[in-house]
Amino acid sequence: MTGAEQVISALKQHKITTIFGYPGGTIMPVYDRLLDTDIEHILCRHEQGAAIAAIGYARAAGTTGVCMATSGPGATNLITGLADAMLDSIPLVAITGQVASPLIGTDAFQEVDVLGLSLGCTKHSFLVTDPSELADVLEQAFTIASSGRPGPVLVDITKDALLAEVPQQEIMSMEPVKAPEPEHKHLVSARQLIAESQRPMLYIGGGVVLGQATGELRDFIDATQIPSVTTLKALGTVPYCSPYYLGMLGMHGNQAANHAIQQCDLLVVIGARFDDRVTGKLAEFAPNAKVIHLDIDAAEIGKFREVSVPMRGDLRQLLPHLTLNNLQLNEWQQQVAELKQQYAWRYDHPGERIYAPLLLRQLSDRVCDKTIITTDVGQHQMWAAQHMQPAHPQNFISSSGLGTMGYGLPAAIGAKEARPEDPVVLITGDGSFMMNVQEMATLKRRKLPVKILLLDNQRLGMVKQWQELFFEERYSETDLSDNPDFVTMARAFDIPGRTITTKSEVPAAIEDLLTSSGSYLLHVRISEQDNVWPLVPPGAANHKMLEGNS
Ligand SMILES: Cc1ncc(C[n+]2csc(CCOP(=O)(O)OP(=O)(O)O)c2C)c(N)n1
Repeated sequence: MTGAEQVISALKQHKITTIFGYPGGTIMPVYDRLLDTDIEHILCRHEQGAAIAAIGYARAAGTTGVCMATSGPGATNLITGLADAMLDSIPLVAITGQVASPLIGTDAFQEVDVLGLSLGCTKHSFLVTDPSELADVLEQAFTIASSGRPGPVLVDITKDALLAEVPQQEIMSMEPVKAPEPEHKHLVSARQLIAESQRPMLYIGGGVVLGQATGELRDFIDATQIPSVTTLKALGTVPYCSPYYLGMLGMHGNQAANHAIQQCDLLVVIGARFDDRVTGKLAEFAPNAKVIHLDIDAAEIGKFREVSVPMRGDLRQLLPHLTLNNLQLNEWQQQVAELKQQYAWRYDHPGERIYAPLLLRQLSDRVCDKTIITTDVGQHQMWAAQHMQPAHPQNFISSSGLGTMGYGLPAAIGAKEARPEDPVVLITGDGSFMMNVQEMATLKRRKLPVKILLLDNQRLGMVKQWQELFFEERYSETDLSDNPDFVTMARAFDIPGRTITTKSEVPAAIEDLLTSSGSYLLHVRISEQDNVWPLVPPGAANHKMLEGNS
């Protein structure tokens, strides 16, 4: 068996059926062996697209994603994907070819120290020069990527190691590291704090999704009726019909969510990390609250905020331990319900032009519960987060930590490959779409019926909004009014589409988008003047949100 065959064997051992990649010199031995397997390789048109598609696959399916590239430029093109997976804690294994080991350090053709480059954006990185280590390293890579707090792992393999004969090796499955059991004294203290609290709030993060604890969370909320807010990554964990769920908190969160957090006396943090986009001015975040922090990653507990009770462990085990019935929270629940009503989103935007929040709400009401939404990055992303109501967290896939423009299309491809039966809708902006637009060729090749909603304000809208608000309306390099004709461009990839410009066209256009048989591009012209509200200005406390009228 060769090193390349060993790679294939490890993929099979881990029941990997689909991988995303792009071939080239040093990784050719693996591509050659791929021909003889039933592993589906999705050829993306850029390695960044491949890495992000693998992330979309992992997020939609709840498994580990795999991407592959050659050395040098192939490997460097993967780096943004690795960083994205790192900041969103997505299990990803990236396999790259490297120049032959005698050439390492010689500036050989397509040699780049990808291990060095990757160190800041992977959970772990390996360089394999000795083929006899390959089986063990790959086993470690899959275990590390998916265990504890998940993340990306790079395995860089020299070409000579891929070509070398290695004895058939029995691959020993590694036992994933077990999450610690909660300490009794912490359970007692946490239950006591919850029982005594007059104004508790749940601050729910992506750890719930990664820890596959959505069911336990929903049971906990049903039993306790504690009001809740979620981060961008946790949208869909709490059903939108829950009476005391206030939506997303933070910079572009719902005002009700931010105000309730500021007023609470106990914050139960569940798989969240006090991200700066969430907390605003940290010193003034939930200023009167004691904190119970539940997380699998010890490094997150107490990182930014002193905690009263640390609870490290598996959320599926922890949450049932904290479930209390008959909490007397009527007064607080009523306050929360009033906040929710006071700050409910309004869609009564005047005029005939298309108002993106209303359109997204109409779309959200029209799609079925299985629909997966992927987004790009910018104003449209925040509007999607505010106004779409995913039925499940694995149905809302957005680059949260890194904010990677160009994410939406490849993520949609990965999601559709993972769940071919479920509808996939991409919500993108005119800036972001162009960043991985080449992946329309992947849609075409794979005949994937991904529905593309392109909100075109002819601007890098989010940056323009900041220039307007914080740089005295000095608009530097945010004008995209020379965009291509998107519908014509899509047609070049066999993707039909149309443009709409007025509000009255929206319902029929949504219908066309969703009921078309294949991929479809709905190009929506919106005003460059519409901004995302509310907004917590940088450095301000969360209750000092700005509410503009666009
Ligand atoms: C790769 C990358 N480059 C730059 C940025 C900075 N950035 C954040 S939002 C944004 C504008 C996005 O424009 P568009 O996709 O048109 O979305 P809009 O904000 O107009 O909805 C930019 C440039 C980024 N997040 N990612």
